Amino acid sequence: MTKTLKETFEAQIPKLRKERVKLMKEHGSQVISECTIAQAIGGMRGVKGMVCDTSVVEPDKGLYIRGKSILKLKDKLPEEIFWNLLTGTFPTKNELALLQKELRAAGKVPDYVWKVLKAMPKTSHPMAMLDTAILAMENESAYRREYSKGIPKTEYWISTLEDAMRIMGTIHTIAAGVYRIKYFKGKLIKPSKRDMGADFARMLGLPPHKGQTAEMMRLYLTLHCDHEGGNVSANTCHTVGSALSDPFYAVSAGLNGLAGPLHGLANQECLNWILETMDKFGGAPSEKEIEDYAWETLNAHKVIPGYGHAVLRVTDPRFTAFNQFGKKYLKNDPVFQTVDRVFKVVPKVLKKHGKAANPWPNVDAGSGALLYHYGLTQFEYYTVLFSVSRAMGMLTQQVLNRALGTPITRPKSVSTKWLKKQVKK
Ligand code: HAX
Repeated sequence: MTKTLKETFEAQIPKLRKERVKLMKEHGSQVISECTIAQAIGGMRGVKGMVCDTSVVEPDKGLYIRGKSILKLKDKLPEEIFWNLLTGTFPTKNELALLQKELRAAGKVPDYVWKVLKAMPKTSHPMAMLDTAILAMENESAYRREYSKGIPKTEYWISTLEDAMRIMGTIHTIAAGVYRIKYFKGKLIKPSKRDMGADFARMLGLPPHKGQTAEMMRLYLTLHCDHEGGNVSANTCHTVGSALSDPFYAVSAGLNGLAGPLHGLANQECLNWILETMDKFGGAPSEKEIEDYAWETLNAHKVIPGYGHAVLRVTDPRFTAFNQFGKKYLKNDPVFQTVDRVFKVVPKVLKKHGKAANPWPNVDAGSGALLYHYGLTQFEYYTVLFSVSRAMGMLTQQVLNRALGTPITRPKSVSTKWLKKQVKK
């Protein structure tokens, strides 16, 4: 029988709730983590203090979505990944078609959103435009509407999922609109019945390159979908959502975090760095030239974007997936060749430099070369693409938390004075 995403998830809820109650009741006092002073000062790195079931990042293996390595899922459609993030299962062919139909039905972007975007200064960052558009759409929130009617807590997830579908149905259209408004690309292109990745590429107005642009976009949206719960954007979305703010507030807030250069904005910085090396050396630089430029960057006390990670300690499998795509289609592209060469050189330099705990490339090191090749040359826009995908993780995490009644986030902070007292003890 063909089921909707809502029906499939609804059937899972009783078991999930029971499991959580049992864990809390029988093992609630079990210690799973400790926190040192270095961790309290250092961004809580490694402190286990929240639950996220959509995905896990294994330091030595990379991203696992619902127990499966991202490399095994790279050929799935973003819509299938959205379903999988929420339910841990995959839709049948008919269920996928139904989900796509529902997303299209939720896909109308209100006119006031376009007016807001068009009124923004031409110098606004595309991430500020995307986040503003999502926040402006808060007016559409089913959750806010239902909550104000006084619905029971056990039903919060229903309207949260409705909002999630609304955001998922519109975010690629909004993002494409941001691109066309910001870069004077002419009229907005209306959505069609294509799958999300293909339609997004089309609405941006990119040349199709015999279907390769759509293939690249699907891959891009699938690979960036989620990265467990503690990263800045997921954690921010979680915290805002835990106050029962609706998904429009929470996702917009999370994406504001993604806009930071140490997080999602790194992909814009990465391509910039690659193009700077090419500029400096007049084309694809040699390995020696890259090595010299890497040292120049480090000696100027700057980071090499796209390298290092707070959790990962190996080459990010998402970088590997982009690299494989590049080797298949872009072998002769000098930007891709430079990215590939940087991959050979920079880990050795970072190891010698001795600071970065992880000298290997993360997801942002390679994606820009592909986007650039297929005509997306405005790298200031790249984090918007990342956001369209990452919204899937944020939204599904929020629906799960509503279904499970996860309480408001409130870690305890301590003062430096208190820390000093502890040390004396
Ligand atoms: N180049 C130069 N120095 C680096 C570095 C890099 N790529 N990565 C880490 N370091 C430095 C850190 O700046 C830090 O130096 P200080 O002690 O002087 O502050 C030191 O090495 C130890 O840092 P770490 O423990 O290895 O890394 P963190 O967990 O603190 O930070 C970052 C992880 C991803 C923020 C970091 O590696 C970095 O700044 N990388 C470059 C930016 C980047 O690629 N960000 C995207 C990450 C993926 C992501 O979230 N995408 O959205």
